[in-house]
Amino acid sequence: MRSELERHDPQIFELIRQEEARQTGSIRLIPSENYVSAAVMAATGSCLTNKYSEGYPGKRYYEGQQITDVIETVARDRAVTLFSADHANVQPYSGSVANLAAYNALIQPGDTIMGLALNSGGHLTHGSKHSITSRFFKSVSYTVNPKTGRIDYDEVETLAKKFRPRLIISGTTAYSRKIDFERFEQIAKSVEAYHMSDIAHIAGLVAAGLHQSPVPHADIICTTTHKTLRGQRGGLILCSAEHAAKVDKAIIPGQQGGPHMHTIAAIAVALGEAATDRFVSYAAQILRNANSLAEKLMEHGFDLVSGGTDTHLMLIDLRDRGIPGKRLAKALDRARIVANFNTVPGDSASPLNPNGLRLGTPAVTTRGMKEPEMDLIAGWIHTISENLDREHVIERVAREVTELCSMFPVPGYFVA
Ligand code: DSN
Repeated sequence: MRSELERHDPQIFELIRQEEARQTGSIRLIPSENYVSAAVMAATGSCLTNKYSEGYPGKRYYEGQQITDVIETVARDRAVTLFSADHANVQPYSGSVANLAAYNALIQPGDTIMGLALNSGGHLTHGSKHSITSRFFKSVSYTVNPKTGRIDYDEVETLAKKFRPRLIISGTTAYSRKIDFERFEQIAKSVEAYHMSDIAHIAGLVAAGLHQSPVPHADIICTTTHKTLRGQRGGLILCSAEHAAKVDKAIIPGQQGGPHMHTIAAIAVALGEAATDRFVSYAAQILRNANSLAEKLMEHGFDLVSGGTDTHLMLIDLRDRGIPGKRLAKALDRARIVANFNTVPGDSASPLNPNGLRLGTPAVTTRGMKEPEMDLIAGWIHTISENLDREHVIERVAREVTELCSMFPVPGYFVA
C-alpha cells in the first residue's frame, strides 16, 4: 500500500514520510497525543473506509452489512466490558461530537449546563462562550481555586444550588489532579441535574483501573479514543441502559450520518489492547513518568499548577519567570521537544499567548521511556527556558533529543 502511495502521489507520500520522521525524531509531550500500534494503524487504513453503514447493527439503511454489523458489535461489546457499562455507542466522529450528543440526549435548548471554565482546564464544548454549546444552552462555569489549582467541590455545590443547572459536566482537558466523580454525582443529584462526564484525557487510566471510574456515578460518559486510551482518533459514549436509546438516537439521526467503519474497527483493536495486562503496565508507567517529570521540573525551579500531578499531565505556570508560554513552546519545538502553550488558572492573558505550558507522558511512555529519560527531558526543558534565543544551545539539545529518540523506536511506523 505504501509503495502504491509513493507511485501514485509522490507529493503526499513525501509529506507523510516527513511527518513520520518528525514524530519519530521528537519527544512528543502534548498530553492528548500518542502513538497507535501497527494493528490499529492497519485497521484504520483498511477497505472499511469504502463502506456506508448508516444505522446500527441489525438496523441499517443500506445493504451489504454482513461484516460491518459484526465489527461494530465487537467494538461495542469490548467498550462495554472494558468500562463495565451497560451500553456503548462507538460511532461519534470525535469527542466534541460525543459531548454534543450527550446534551442532545438529555436536555433541551435553553437549559442550563455547568462545566469547568476553559481557562481553568475545561473544554470548549463544556459551555465556553466561544463554542456552539453556549449558543444552544445557558452556560455557568465553575473554576479551579487559583491558589490550590484544584477543583473546589464546595464551590461547585454552591454554584449548582444557585444556578440549578439541568446538567453538570465533570471532566477536563488541562487538569493534573484526579477527579472525584462520586462527589459530582452527589452534587448533581442534590439539584436534580444530570451528570455528564467527559473522560477524554483519562480514559486509558480509567480502563486500567488507575483512576476512579465515572461509570457508576454519571448518566452519560463521553470520551475520545486516542489520548491515554491509545486508539484511532474518534469518540465513544458509555451510558446506563436507561439512556441507551436516547444516546443512539442523538447520534443518528440526531447529529451524524454514516459512521466511519474503518475508525470503528481500529477503535475495536485499541479496546482489545486496552483490556490486556500489558496496557495496565503501560498506564501505570504513564503515571510514574508524569510524576517523575513533574518532580524534576520542580527541582529545576518550575512552578507547577497544584504543585504536581497525579495523572498523565502537568501544567507549568510561567508567570514567575516572565516567559510567555508560546515563546517557550516554540523554542522547545526547535529543540524537537513538542508541547503546547496553555492558559493557567487565573491567567489574564489570551489563550493565543498564555502564561503556561502543558505537558504529558502518554506518547513518550508508549516508546518505552522511563524515569531516567524524564530526568533528561526536564533538564532539557530547563536549559531551553534559559536559552530561548541562543540557537546554538537549542541545536545542541535537538541533537541530544535525536540521539535519545533513536534508542526508543515507535510502534507501527514505516520510516525512521
Ligand atoms: N484538543 C484536545 C486536547 O489537546 O486536550 C481536547 O479536545
